[in-house]
Amino acid sequence: MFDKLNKHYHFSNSKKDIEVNTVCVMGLGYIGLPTAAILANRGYNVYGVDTNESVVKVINKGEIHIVEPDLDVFVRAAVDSGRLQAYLEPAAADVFIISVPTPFYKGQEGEIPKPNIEYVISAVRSIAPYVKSGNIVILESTSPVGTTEILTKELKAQGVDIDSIFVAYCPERVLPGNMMIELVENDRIVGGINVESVEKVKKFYETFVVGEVLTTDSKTAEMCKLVENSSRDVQIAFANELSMICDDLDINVWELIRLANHHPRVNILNPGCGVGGHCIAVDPWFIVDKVPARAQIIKKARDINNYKSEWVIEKTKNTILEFKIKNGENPNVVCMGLAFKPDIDDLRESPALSITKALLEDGFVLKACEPNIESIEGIDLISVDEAVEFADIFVMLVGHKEFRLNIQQIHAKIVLDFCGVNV
Ligand code: SAJ
Repeated sequence: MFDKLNKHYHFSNSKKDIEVNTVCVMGLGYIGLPTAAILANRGYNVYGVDTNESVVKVINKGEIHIVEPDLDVFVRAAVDSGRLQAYLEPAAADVFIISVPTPFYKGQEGEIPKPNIEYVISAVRSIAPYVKSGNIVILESTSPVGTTEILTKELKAQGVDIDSIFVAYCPERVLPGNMMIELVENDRIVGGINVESVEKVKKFYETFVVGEVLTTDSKTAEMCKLVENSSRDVQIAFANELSMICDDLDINVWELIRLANHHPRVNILNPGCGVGGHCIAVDPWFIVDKVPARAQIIKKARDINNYKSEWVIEKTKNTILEFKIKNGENPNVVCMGLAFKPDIDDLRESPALSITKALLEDGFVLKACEPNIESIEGIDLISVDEAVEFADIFVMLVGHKEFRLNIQQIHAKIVLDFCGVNV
């Protein structure tokens, strides 16, 4: 992939065509760091900025602080070539990319979570003294509709001559686990504050993206990002609702979905133990918060996907209690998988982790098996082989590939398969 970037991909513009040499990337997390590394490998001088001192140190050693296939190769090459350096504070550049987190305030039970754009605003304030005529400012962070306008007003308030710069929103759309490929190959949406910004920023992306760069205004681009993830959330909610209906009706949901998907225009996704990660489980709230009376399906989907985890907890508890009544002793229970989705080590907003913790907090004795993680405080982790030996009840929470290898052995036990790993 690393060689492929410069040798095999055909980029429609080169760095020389757009008079950009230096890019300042604000926020070196899951999106900022891969983007900074790709840009450096495409020949830009990249000034990476993060407020976390240890992140800055790690990157300047040519190492990485997040797990993502091939990212280490890109960062190592970028740092060794001298084209990527990390700092705590921004500096002058031709392009500023803001890729800081936009978390949300969860609020009280029943309240609609509220997006928090404080990090975006503070990044804008910190670059403002360095932004000069002809510069490009791009927001990549997932943001509520209207944030690019707020950013532009903030730059103005900080004394930047807005009419002399180019501002656009360009959301990231990469799938964790496949980022280094998707960053280059995915189509991108550029939403500018005016026509000049759109054209300028499109050209910049065309120097390192081979996917199509589509253009629009900033509000549509912001909404597009939120809608993509909400669409997936709604579709997963449909699958999760089906799984609970099928349980009531004693129908195998996996067989049902497989059969229904033979219809040429039906494509039902997979039920699971809930929706995790910090994108799909979060972004729909940005729409619900903005237009609560209208966003009914979007909110319902969030509620169903959250409820699915509670349903999994109840099902598991009931199975444990039934085992105890039948056998007169507590079963050995193993929760299989803790990450937020298969074959990664990412625990952010992971339903599998919350379910396991909830069972432990309710006094159920259990172990967990997570092949992608060495240790987690408060949870007794065992290997797949140990789990096969130990368990009376398998609670299959995440469909890691390691779990598919043991179907024969697993069939000898009680299997609560909430993620379809055994189908
Ligand atoms: N999930 C299911 N059933 C499915 C598919 C997923 O339960 O059929 C669950 C997963 O187990 C996981 C959650 O949904 O808990 C989200 O996983 P995912 O693989 O669908 O998505 P993410 O969060 O890793 O990445 C998403 C992607 N968005 C879309 O596919 C529309 C990615 O392209 C975005 O860039 C990313 O969010 C982001 O950063 O916004």
